[in-house]
Amino acid sequence: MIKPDGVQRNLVGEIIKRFENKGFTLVGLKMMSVSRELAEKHYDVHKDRPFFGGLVEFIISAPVVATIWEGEGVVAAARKIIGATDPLNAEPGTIRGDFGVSIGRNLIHGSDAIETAQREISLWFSESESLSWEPSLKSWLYE
Ligand code: IDP
Ligand code: MG
Repeated sequence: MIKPDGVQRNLVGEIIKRFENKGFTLVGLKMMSVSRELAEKHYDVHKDRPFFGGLVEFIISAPVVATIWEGEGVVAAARKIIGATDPLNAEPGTIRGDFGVSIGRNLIHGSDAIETAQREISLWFSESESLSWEPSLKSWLYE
């Protein structure tokens, strides 16, 4: 999910391009305003952390772009492409390392495990909004 700062900083194309270029397949995409209920459910695991309130306010403050990506190892690879939570610790070449300076404005959320991804996809998307398709490049991406 490209957070409000990623959208406001005109990085939607740049961020999506990185996942496309890597070889992952975009199977869901929507721009949306996030309800407080969805933001709170999404970050439920952090509800007792001091930053929770500010994080929820931030996520609902302006539109986000939610995406679903498909491919072998995509969840773990996406976390690498995204980089460390604190952009100042994120390696150059990662999204947060290249574009961010502050942990509360780190541009993008990525699911941290397959089970989390399943939960988050069902939270953010209806079934008809997820469109699995066969990339014609597949045999050039996988042996
Ligand atoms: P992640 O996004 O890399 O998975 P999490 O630890 O799951 O990082 O935290 C969720 C989000 O909460 C982070 O992306 C960041 O925006 C915010 N966050 C985490 N720790 C802090 C903090 O110490 N201060 C402010 N915001 C934080
Ligand atoms: Mg997380």
